[in-house]
Amino acid sequence: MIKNVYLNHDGGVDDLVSLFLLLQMKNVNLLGVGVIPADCYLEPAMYASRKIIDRFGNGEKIEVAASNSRGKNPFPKDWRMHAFFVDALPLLNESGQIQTKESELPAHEHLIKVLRESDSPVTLVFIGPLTDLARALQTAPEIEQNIEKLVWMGGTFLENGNVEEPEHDGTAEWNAFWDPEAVKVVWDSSIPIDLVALESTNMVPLTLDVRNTWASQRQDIGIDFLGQCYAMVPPLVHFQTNSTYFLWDVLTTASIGNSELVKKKQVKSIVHPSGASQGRTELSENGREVELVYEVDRDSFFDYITELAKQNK
Ligand code: AGV
Ligand code: CA
Repeated sequence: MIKNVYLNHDGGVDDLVSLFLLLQMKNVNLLGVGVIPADCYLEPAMYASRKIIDRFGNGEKIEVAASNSRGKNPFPKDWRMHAFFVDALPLLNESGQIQTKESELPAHEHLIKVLRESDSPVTLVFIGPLTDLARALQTAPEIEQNIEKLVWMGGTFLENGNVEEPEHDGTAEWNAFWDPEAVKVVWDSSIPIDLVALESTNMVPLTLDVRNTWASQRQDIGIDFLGQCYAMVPPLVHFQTNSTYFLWDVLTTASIGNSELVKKKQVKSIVHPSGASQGRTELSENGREVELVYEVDRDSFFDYITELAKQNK
């Protein structure tokens, strides 16, 4: 079955790789893309997205919309720089021009428009903060009816999240921390949610063996693109640091193309909208239901994305 998908991403290396992989999925029909300047700067992330669709989108006409949303807690600048590196890759700049159109609408309004125009329900893939979805729901609550489900990379129920910032207790995941109130708005809706939380993404760090596999197959242009992108970010070598890179968003995207890679269970959760634990998702009987993705078959996951990336299949 072919799924209608709308992607909202925030321009990190694994966000842009996710866009590339979605374009390769035969069982996905990508209806539109929104870009939010959370873990990126907006301009290079917009250009990179449009160039990826040009280069790898098989001629499909997909619009990219820029978000004008703002968060509460900014991402570190060093991480936000990554979009500049992807945008500058020679592989994406061969033609010297961009065909894929930028929408005239801001991302949250673009999302509303795409949902209104779709004649069947749409799967939302959010691999950054939820701000644009929260704003869309506040502006046009009726769009809920045309949302099949939300698949979100965010949150965790582990003791340790991945936020290491002053005035925070470290329990949150970054996409939730950037705009905790947006998480609350989405939690208060009745949209079914698949949560690709740190429980599962912690199982897919970027490691040297994966990089070497891609290097050995770089004669394929799609694999070369993966290798070039993941050359920009630090792998897990001796021990995990705050900058260690995981395939957070790529796991989220892969779970759409192939749901057998992951295991899910139903949990109930609340979110902390403010204070020292802001952005923390917590198990609670009084909370809303979510499907927690808590495990992934690591080897099958890497095999899947590597095969998917290949252009000369
Ligand atoms: O918390 C994970 C989210 C994902 O959507 N992002 C990166 C992924 O795109 C934020 C993030 C957490 N740790 C990071 C992040 C790191 N070490 N480098 C860059 N971004
Ligand atoms: Ca992201």
